[in-house]
Amino acid sequence: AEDGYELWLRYRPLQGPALTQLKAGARTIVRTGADSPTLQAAVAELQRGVAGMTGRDPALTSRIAPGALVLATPASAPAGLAMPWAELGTEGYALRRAKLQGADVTVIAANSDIGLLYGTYAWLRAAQTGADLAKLDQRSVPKIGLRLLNHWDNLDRHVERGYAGASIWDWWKLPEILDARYTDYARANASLGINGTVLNNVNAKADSLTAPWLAKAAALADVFRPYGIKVYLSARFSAPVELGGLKKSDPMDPAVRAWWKAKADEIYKTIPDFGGFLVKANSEGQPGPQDYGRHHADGANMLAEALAPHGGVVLWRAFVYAPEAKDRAAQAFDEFKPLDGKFAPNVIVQVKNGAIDFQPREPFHPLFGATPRTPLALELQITKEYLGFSTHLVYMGPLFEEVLKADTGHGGTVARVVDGSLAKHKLTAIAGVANIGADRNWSGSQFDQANWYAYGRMAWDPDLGAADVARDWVAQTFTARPAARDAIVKLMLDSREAVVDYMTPLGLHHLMGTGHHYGPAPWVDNLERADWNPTYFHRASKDGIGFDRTATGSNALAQYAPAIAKRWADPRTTPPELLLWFHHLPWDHAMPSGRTLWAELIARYDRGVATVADMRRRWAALQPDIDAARHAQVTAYLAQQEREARWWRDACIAYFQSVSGLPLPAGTRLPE
Ligand code: GCW
Repeated sequence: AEDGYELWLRYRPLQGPALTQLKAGARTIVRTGADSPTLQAAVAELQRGVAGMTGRDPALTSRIAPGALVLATPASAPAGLAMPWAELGTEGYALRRAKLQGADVTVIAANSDIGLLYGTYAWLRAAQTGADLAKLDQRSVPKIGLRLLNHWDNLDRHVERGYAGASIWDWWKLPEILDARYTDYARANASLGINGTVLNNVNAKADSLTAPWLAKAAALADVFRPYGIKVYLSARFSAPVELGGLKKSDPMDPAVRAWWKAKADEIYKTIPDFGGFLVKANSEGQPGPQDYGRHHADGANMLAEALAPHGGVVLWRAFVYAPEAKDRAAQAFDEFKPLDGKFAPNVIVQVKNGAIDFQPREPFHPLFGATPRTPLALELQITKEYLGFSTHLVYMGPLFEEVLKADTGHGGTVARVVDGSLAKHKLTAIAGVANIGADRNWSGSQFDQANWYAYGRMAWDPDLGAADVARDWVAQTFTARPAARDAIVKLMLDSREAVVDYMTPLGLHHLMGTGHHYGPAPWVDNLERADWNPTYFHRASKDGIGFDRTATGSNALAQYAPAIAKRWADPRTTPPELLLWFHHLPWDHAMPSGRTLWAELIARYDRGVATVADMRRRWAALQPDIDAARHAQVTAYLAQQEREARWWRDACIAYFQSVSGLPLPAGTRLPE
């Protein structure tokens, strides 16, 4: 039975004209260049894909003949092949039809073998999604340099915020025993263009930097290398003390600096193409430079200095907040904005999409665009810590698109900050907190695979639309038949706003059960840290609801560019979606819909539940189009999601009503 293991690389038999076309266009595979593991991976994938889709194995040859698939780099290109090589960069590719030696062929062209591998996956995607292969003409170059997954995997195989089983890294069996999954992981990531992976949790154990663990990481790096994927590690700032026996890890201490230099040298002996360090410092109890009165740049630059001779980078996270802060949302900007221009050239500051923490909706982080002299990486969370774990069907493409397309007010969108074009940075990066685990379907649910996919595709091209990405994913993963495909895409696109509605509508945030973050708990007000209480975030009382971040409140709004800050300072010009993020308003505040705020809140909660109920009905109607096992699994998950959407709605409304003391508006449907 279908279990989802193959992800979007299923290569099921095609039918009708698509089959005829593919057979005609992939009779043989022509590879003339010098052999390399990457080229072998490309050829193997083509053979696997074409055999799966046509039932026929294409022969590997060096002779051009009609219907050949030709893999070409400038060094290996057959005579007479004109290609825009200069435009393809080091990782880009072109797919195009050509006439070579009198034969009609398809060319996959790139300047490097890894470009050929990316082109191979793009061509297979075109075949799987029903593109017209006879007219193929595509060119694609990634806009962001480092396209990373961040695994929050612990060395005991527990995954922090992981909802897909244990870590896929089977540490006890490494380095000797290499699970076949590692290769499939690399294939899946390469098919999207992901080119780096941080193996361990940002809440890092120093052990990961010891020789035995480095050997395990090196074994994984060996598997990933042909697929263009570099290995990175999260580094614990206090490692010089914990591993090196030093008294402190002060970044200004020469002994500490020497320790990191020696450690970097040791790492590169083991993993010659090691990517670099990801660091969470002075955040949620992690050690960092501030422990010694130093600032983030001091810490980052020390590590950067150790990695620089080897070409490594430091990804230094900006996710910091302390209980003393007046507004948790404001702290990262306050700490990092003054450091703009102080970071070494091989440091990238990694910023979450929003200033709180991966909520169903947040305004973009005010650091984007505000630090022109510091390259910023965008950190997205693929694993759905605050969006119903892996049981709720939530397609995150629209969330990713929303933040990437957000206008920072500093002359461009978040995408233009992250791809380096706005401030002319060459070093660029994007990170997605992985939702991958040892579950048979990798991500804990069938539809969560789409979030991994969407992240990877948008990391390659941050201008892609969520709908287009979903269309490709559905065609590759479930069905390319247009009616069913489009129905599933529509369902996915509706799912994001649904979760916002039934969890945290109108700019509310962080109302989740504390600790685990699953299910509603807006009433919790007694945690050890005030800034962890849901009541801290919604501030509901008899007089109204919402967090005043304007000048009359925390003034975090002033961290945005003036035009944006001005627009969002007034509730009337703040989008309703962000209203209670920035404003504390009376329950009878008049909304654009004509309803009071109280009535609007209830209407949104109710709309969220109604959308999930509708998604369930629409999925049920798709039964004839989907294999039984996966259809049944999604059906069961949707039933749970609907029950929990009601739980969210009913619990939140009951709680807010206990605070507002207001009656439910006439016509309210709940509880059903
Ligand atoms: O979202 C919060 C999570 C923590 C996580 C932290 C972070 C890795 O609840 O589990 O720790 O963010 O991003 O560092």
